[in-house]
Amino acid sequence: MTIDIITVLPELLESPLNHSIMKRAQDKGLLTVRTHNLRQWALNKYGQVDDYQYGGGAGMVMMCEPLANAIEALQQLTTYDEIIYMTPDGGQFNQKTANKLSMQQNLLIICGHYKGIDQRIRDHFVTMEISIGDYVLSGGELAAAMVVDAIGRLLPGVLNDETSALFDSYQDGLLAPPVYTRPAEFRGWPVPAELLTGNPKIIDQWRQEKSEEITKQKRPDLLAE
Ligand code: 6GU
Repeated sequence: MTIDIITVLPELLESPLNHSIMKRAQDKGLLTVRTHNLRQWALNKYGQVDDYQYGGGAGMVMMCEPLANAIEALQQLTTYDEIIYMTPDGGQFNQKTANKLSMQQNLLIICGHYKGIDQRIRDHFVTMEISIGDYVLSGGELAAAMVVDAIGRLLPGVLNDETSALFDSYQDGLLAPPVYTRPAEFRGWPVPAELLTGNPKIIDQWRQEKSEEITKQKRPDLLAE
């Protein structure tokens, strides 16, 4: 899968996407993430990509022309399955969306800044708008990094058995059960006896029960769905 990202702050995306599992996905050739600095398509030598908003009001708006030129330049090289705009007024990102997007070939993500991007880009280029939650970030980059991480780890071959996504929270509509490692007793706090039986049936059943119990306790809304 290839993910192109248009941003005015490529530096913000570098660290989160170049370590750990995202690094491994890219090293293995399973995921290609390319960041593109919007200023390459700036209108003038000052690197201008934003302007005051019509109608007045505080905050700059990212202009049509640099964005349209950037998108079209990238479209010359790649056909995108989705052109995604990261915005707090987009649809709420969740595991279902991550699963769906992980099955695509090529994605283009646009990171907004300031007051956002000119509505005409949203109307005429963007095919999907994603928010990561009901709060406002200063730009779309950190949100984009989260989305790329959530998608990237689902690509076949990225995770091994130990890290398999099958047992993640949300993957079966439930939160994940608690996990323990050695020692079997720490400061008098024991590991649940079921996990020490070595009996897969007992262990699976315990995990399933815990998942249901924890989901009921912490996220009853998930059970209602
Ligand atoms: Cl995608 N962008 C920004 N700027 N803020 C957000 C967001 C995205 N999702 C939640 N808050």
